[in-house]
Amino acid sequence: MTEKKAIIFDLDGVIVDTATFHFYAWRNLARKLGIDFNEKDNEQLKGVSRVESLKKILEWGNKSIPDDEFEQLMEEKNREYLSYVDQMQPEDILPDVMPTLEFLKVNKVRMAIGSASKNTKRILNNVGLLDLFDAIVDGIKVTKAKPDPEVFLTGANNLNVDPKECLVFEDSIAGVTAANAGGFLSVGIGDAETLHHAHHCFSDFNEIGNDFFTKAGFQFTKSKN
Ligand code: B16
Ligand code: MG
Repeated sequence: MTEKKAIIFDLDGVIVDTATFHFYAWRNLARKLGIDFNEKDNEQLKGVSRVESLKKILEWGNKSIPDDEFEQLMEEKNREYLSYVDQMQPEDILPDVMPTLEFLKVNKVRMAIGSASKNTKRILNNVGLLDLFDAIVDGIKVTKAKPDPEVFLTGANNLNVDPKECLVFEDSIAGVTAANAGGFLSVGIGDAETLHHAHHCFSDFNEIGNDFFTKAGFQFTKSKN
């Protein structure tokens, strides 16, 4: 097995739970447009860029709109989304994420964020994690959205590792597909049935033991407290 040196984490749904905020903002926008939108529909937007998300919603509602209105709607959605994001605090980091990140940090594992979100830095800043990662690749830096592996390949490149030496943690179908396509070891966080294509799957960080990382190929010098 190849020795592992790095991990790329998706942000929304892995480090923080902003999926609910996306849901409220998209649902309110869809309502205004007279389009039905429920939590199951929202599942299909996870990991998908803002532009692609709005295209999908309009497609579901059989609506086509001029480009300037499209831009305006994206701005409107983002404004509402940010009103929730700006209330976030360090307490909003998902349970058991912090001890895992700290353990990996003391063991000198290189870590990056690989997110489709253009609001990545703002979210990380609000929860106090902006300085923890060695690289941040977000929706501003990449041109191809997940399931294209660009975001993770750029992350591996920034961390100076080969995809084979790197794990990707993801909560979305599109994100796991992207990680697999890039040649990474994919770790799904969430429902094992939904993320059946991930190499490993855990419902949350609490389920991940030290032994998982060593079995995956990391060599640690310091143990978990
Ligand atoms: P924004 P991730 C993704 O983040 C979300 O899962 C997805 O629902 C959202 O549409 C996308 O970011 C774009 O976000 O509107 O903030 O640019 O899961 O890749 O961290
Ligand atoms: Mg996600």
